[in-house]
Amino acid sequence: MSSCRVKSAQATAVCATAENSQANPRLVMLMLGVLAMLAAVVTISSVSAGDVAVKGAWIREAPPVARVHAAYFEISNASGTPVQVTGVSSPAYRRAELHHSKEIDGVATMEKLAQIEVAPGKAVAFVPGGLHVMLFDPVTAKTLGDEVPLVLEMGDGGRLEVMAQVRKDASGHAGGHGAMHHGH
Ligand SMILES: [Cu+2]
Repeated sequence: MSSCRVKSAQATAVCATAENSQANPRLVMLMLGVLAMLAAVVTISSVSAGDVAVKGAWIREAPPVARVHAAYFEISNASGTPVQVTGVSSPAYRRAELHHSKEIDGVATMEKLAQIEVAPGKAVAFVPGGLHVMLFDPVTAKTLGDEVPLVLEMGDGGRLEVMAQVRKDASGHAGGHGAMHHGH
C-alpha cells in the first residue's frame, strides 16, 4: 500500500507524518480522507453542473440530401463566475462546430468560434441568424420529431449532454415560415 501517490504539498505532509509514526495506516487513511473532502469542497465552490442549464434545444429539419444541419438552444449560467463552451459533438454526426452567422456587405456568411462565454447570471441564445451549432455528416437520416443528443464541452472540463428535437422551427410548429428560415 502506498500513501504517497498524490503529488501535492498536503500529500507530502501525509507521507512525512506516516513515516514518522511507523506508517500508521489508519492515520494515513484518515488524512487522505480529509484531503479528499477538501478537494470536493474546492470543486463545489466553482461551477457545478446544476448552475448551467440548456433549454429548448432543436435541430432544423433539412432535406434528406443535406450533409449539414444547424442546432439551436439557450444556455444559461446561474453561477457567480463566467462559463465557457469550448466545443460540441454529437454521436449522430461525424463532426460539429460552434458557429456564428453574420452579414458582410449584404452577404450572409458564418465563422467558426473556438468558444463562447456565458457571463454570470446571463443566458446566451443560439438562434437562426446568430450563434448556432453546425452539425456535419449525419450518421443516420433525421426526421421530424427525432431526439438527437448534443454534447457540450465546458471550459472546466465538464460535459453537458442535451437532447435536441428535429423541428421545422423554434416553436416546434409543423408549418414553419419557408423562405424566412433559409440559411443559418
Ligand atoms: Cu454554420
